[in-house]
Amino acid sequence: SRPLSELDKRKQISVRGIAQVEDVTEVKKGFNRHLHFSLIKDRNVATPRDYYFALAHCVKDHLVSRWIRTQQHYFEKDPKRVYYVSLEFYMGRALQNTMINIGLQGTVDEALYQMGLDIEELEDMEQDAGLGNGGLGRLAACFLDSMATLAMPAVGYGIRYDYGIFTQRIRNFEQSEEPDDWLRFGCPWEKARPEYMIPVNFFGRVMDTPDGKRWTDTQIVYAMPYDNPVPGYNNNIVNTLRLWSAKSPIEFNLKFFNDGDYIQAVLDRNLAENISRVLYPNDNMFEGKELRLKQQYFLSAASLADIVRRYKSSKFAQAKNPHDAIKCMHEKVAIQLNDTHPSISIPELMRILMDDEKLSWDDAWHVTTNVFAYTNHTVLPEALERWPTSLLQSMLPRHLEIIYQINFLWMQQIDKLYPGDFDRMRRMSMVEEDGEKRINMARLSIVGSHAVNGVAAIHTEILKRDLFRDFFEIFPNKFQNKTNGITPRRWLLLCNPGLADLICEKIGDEWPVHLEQLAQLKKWAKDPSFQRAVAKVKQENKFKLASILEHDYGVKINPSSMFDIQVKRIHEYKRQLLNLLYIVCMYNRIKRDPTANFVPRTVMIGGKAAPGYYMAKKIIQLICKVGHAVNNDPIVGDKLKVIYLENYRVTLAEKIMPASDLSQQLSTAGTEASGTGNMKFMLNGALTVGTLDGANIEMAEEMGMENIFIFGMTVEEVEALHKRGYNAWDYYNRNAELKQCIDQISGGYYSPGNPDEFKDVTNMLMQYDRFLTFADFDDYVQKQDIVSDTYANQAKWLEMSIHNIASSGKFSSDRTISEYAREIWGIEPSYEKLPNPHEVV
Ligand code: NBG
Repeated sequence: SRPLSELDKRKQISVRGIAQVEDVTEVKKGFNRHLHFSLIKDRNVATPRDYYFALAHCVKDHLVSRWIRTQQHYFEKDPKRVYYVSLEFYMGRALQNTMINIGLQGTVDEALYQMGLDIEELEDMEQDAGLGNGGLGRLAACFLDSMATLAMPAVGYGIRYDYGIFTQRIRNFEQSEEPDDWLRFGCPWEKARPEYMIPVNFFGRVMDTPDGKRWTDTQIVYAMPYDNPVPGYNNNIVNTLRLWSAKSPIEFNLKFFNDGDYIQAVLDRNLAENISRVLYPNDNMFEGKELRLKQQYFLSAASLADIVRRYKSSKFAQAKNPHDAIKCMHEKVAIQLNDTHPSISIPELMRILMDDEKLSWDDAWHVTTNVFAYTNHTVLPEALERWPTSLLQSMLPRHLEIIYQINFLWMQQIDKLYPGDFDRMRRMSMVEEDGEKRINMARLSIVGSHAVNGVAAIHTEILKRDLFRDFFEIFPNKFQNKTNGITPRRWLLLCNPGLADLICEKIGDEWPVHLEQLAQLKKWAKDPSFQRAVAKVKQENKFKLASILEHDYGVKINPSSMFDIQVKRIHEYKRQLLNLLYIVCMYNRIKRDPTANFVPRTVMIGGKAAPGYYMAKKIIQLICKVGHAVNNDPIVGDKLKVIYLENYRVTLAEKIMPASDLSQQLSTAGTEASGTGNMKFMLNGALTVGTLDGANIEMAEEMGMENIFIFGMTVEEVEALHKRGYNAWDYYNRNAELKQCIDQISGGYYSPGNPDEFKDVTNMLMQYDRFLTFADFDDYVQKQDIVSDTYANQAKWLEMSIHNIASSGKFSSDRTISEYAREIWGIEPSYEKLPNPHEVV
C-alpha cells in the first residue's frame, strides 16, 4: 500500500488556508516557548508527547482571547442561554479540530514542517476524550460544535470522568477491558476553576419549618468545574463545555479525627471523589446502580446551581427585584436534557425555586416546565430508567417528595380528563407499583418539560403512537421530531481532506457551514473525470487504512477489495449476527465453487460490548473465530477477509469513514432510534445496505431508493410478525444456506475442540430472538448479492457514491441544531462572526 507522500499532504492542506510568514514565525515561537517554559525540555530530550503538549498549549494560546471575548460578548448582549446537560460528551481529540476551526491548520503545518516535525505523529499522541459510550455521547459532541458554529450562547454540562469508555483489547478471540486513564499525562485544553466550586448534598432528611421545607443533615461533596473550549468554525466564537469533578470537602470525614483513626479518615476522603471516577459503559441499557444515580444528581445539582447563579447575575435579572427576576428565568434559560439521565434536574429546579427562592408551587412549576425540554433516544424497554423509590428515599428524600407531589397533581389532572380510568392512570403514573416501587423517569421528563423530541422521523412516530401514546393524546403539541445530524467539520473536512478539496474545487468552500450546497455535486454524478477523482481519493484513503491495520494488527489486506464495514456498539438489536451469517454464507459459497466469480470483500466489524453483556461478548468471539477460519483458509485466498476492528472509538472512526465502500446498518426496523454512524459513511461516499429504520429512512428519501440498498421488514411488518408469532425454525427449514450456517456454528465448526462454545448464540437465534434475525435473512442475502454485482460496475457504484455525498446535506448537525433553536429553545442561529482577536473594536 502507498501512503500519501509529504508533498501530497502539504498540497492538501495548502488549499485550506495559505500560511502567512509572520504567523508561521509566531507559531514556531509559541511552540518553542512552551517546550521550554511549560514542558521544561529542550529538543535533545523532548519526546513526541512533549512536542504534542507544546503544540497543544501553543494552539490553546490562540483560543484564549477568542474565548474571553465570546463570553464578554454574551454578557453584553445578554441573550437567552442554552444549556445542554448530558452524562456523556464523546469528544475524541481536540487538536486538529481546534486548528481547523480557528483557521490555524495551514500555519501550524508549515511551522512544524520547518522545524522538521511530523504533525500526524504529534496528533497521534493525543488521548481521545472518551466520555461517552456511542451515538448519544457523540451526538452531544457534534451539537456543541454546531452550537458554537451557529454563534449560539450555549454551554455544555457534563462530568469529568477520570476514566472514560474502557479500552477494548481482543485477546484469544475475546474482548477484555482496560481502564482508560486518559488524564495520566494531563489534559492541555481544560482550565480548572476552583473558585466556582459548588457544594452538592446527598442523603439527610427533610424538615418542616415555618419557612418551608428544609433538606438537612446532608453529606456534602464539592463539584469542581473544569472548562473546555468549544471553538466554532471560522467565526471566532469559543463556547464552553463545563465538566464537573467530585472533590471531598475539607472537613469530610475529618470532623471527628481526634477520636479515631486520622490516617484512615484521610484515606476515606477518596470515597466521596469516586462519584466522578468512571463512565458507566452501558449503551442502551439501564443499570440501577447507586453510584450512577449519584452521578446523575451530582451533574444536575452542580449545573443547575451554576445556571441559576449565572442567570441571577445577568443584566436582565439584575434589572429586576430578585423575586420577580427568578419568576421569569425561563425567558432567558433553556435546558435540554440528553435522555432521562439528567432528569433529576426537574425536581432539583423545583426544590431550588421553592425551598431556596421561596416561589409558590405553581410559579416554580411554570418556570420549570418552560425551562426544560427532553430528548428521548431509545424505545428499548431495558434502556428506560426506572429508579427504585427506596434508593431515592435515602439519597434524595426531598426530591422524592417533590416527585410524589408532581405525580399527585398529574394523576388529578388525568382523573379530570378520564374519570375512573384507573388503567390509564396506572399507565401514566410516574410511580410504578408492580414489583419493586420505582419512578419512571421518562414520564417525569415528559410532564416536566414543554417539549419532547425523538431523534428521527420514524422514531418520533413510534414515540407518539406507541411508547408515549397516552401522553401524546394529552399533549399533542409537546411532541416534536429533531432528526439527528453530524458535524461536517470533523466528519469530512478533518477526516477526509482529499474529498474535502475535491468538493471545494467544484462548489467552493462554503459547504462546511451550508452542507445543503453539496446537492450541487449531483450534476457531476455521471461525469467520468469527477468519478475518477472521487475514486482516486477513496483508493488513497483505503491504502492509508490498510497500512494502519497492517501496522497495528499485522493483517494483510487486499486494497482493491470492497471495504465492507459495520462499526457501532455490539448489541443484539443492531444485528451484527445478520452480517456474520452472510459472511459465513459467502465463505460456504467460495468453498462450494472456488472458481466461481466472486467480488472480493474485506469485511470489518468493530465495536465495544458492555462488559456485563454476555451475548454481546459472545457475538464478538464468534466474529473473531469465523474470521480466523476464513482468513486462514487457503481456498479463500484474498477473496474474503474478516477483520475485527479492535477498540473502535472516535479517532478510529475518523480513519474508517473515509476508507469505506459499504456501510452496514442492519437493526430490526423500529429499534434503532436514529443512528449517526450511518450519516458519517454517507457523507464520505460509502453506499449503505440497511433496513428501513431510524435515519436510514430519511437518508433513502434524500438520495432516492435507487442509490441505497434497502432490505427487510418495515416497522409495520415487524409488528405484524410479532403479533402472528415469530418462529425461527420456519426460516431455518426453508433456507438451505441459512441452515448450513447455523448447523456449522452450533456444530462447533468455528470452535474446534469446543462444540458448545456458541450454543448460547444459536439457541438465542433459534428460540428467543427478540430481533427476528432470520426473518430478514433472505432479503438481506439477495440485497448483498446485488451490492456485489453493483460494485463490479465501478462507474455505476461511483455514480451512486456521488449521489450519496450530494444528498447528505440534511444530516449536518447545523440543521438539527437550528431546528432545536427555533422550535424548542426560542433562539435564532446566526452566521455572524466576532472580530479577529488582534482587531480592536
Ligand atoms: C442512541 C440510539 C441511536 C441514536 C443515538 C443518538 C441511546 C440511549 N440511544 O440510534 O440508540 O442515534 O442515541 O440519538 O444511546
